[in-house]
Formats: sequence, structure tokens, C-alpha cells
Amino acid sequence: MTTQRLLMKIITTYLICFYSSLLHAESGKYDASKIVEPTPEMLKMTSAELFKEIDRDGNGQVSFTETNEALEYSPKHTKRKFAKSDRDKSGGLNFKEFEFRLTKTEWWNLSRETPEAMFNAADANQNGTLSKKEFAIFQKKEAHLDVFFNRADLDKSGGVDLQEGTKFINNEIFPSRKSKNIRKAKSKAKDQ
Ligand SMILES: [Ca+2]
Ligand SMILES: [Ca+2]
Ligand SMILES: [Ca+2]
Repeated sequence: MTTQRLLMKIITTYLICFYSSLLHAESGKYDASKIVEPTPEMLKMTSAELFKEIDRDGNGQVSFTETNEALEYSPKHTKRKFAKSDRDKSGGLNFKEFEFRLTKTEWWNLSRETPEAMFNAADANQNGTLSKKEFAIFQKKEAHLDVFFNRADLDKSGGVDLQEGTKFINNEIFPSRKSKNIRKAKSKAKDQ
């Protein structure tokens, strides 16, 4: 492993620990500028286990803030996703509504199978590379396809191989691994 890669790994691990400690220490005082991402334990949970984890007071409902703090937060999208999931407009999500909300959560959708299994299922012509069309199946969405495809195709070969695909999936699951977010966190630390 090169020094640079080792350093990146240390920074990433540090960021994950940092953000998840903030997430758990300060629930209630939610800061929307923080990166919300799953813990390794959350990635392995079933929907029922995750619901139990998020519904701390056990009243069978999770709130907008609770889903933002635990699942994901995006100023653009989470409000709409929550409203769409709250079918009975009660202001909270019961387990059934929560399961629907999970299907709108990217890290959830991308962690049900290994990247390799998703890659093999998407590679329709089995040539070991994903075309743009195959890549849409792989990442389970069509929106902004050009942007995501180009981001994943690191060597600009016009196709996404398994290594590129795996890296892409891991970056999508853990936003703190995205270089733009690492840069943001660094400049924030400098300002303080
Ligand atoms: Ca509801
Ligand atoms: Ca292919
Ligand atoms: Ca490539």
C-alpha cells in the first residue's frame, strides 16, 4: 500500500468515526451540514432491526428528524422522500412507511448485495465491463446517468470495470469518502 493510500484510509476512518460520534452524541441538536452515513453495523441490519434502532422511544413511529439523523440527509431530497413515505400523513413513519422510505435511501439499495453480485447481474453481455446502459442497472437509477457514469469511469475508458464499480458503490454508500466532502471537511477544520 502506498503512503498516499494509507493516508487516505486513515483520513476516511477518522471521518467516519468523527461523524458517527457527532451523530450519536448530539441527536436533538441536529446540524444539517453534517454528513449522515450508515455505520458498518447498519449496513448489515434488516429493515426491522434498523427501525428498532432509529425508533429510540419505541412508540412505533420515526420522525423526520430521526430519519435525517440516522439514514441520510440531503437539503434537496429528504423532505420530499419523507412526505412521500408518510402515506397516512401522520407526521411520522410506521414500520410499513419506513420500509418504503428505505427503498428511497441510496445506501440501503446499494448494500443489499455485494458490488460484485450487482456488477455481474448488470453486465448483460458478460464482457466484464459495464456500458452506460448496464451501469444504470448497476447503480439502480437513471437520473443524471452521464454524470455518475463519468464519475465511476476513473480511467475514462468508456466502460466501468468491477474495480471502478466497487469504488463507486463504496463512495455512494459512504459520502465521507467522496473527495469533495473530504475537501469540505478539511477547509471547515481550518476555519475553526
Ligand atoms: Ca405515518
Ligand atoms: Ca457489459
Ligand atoms: Ca473504465
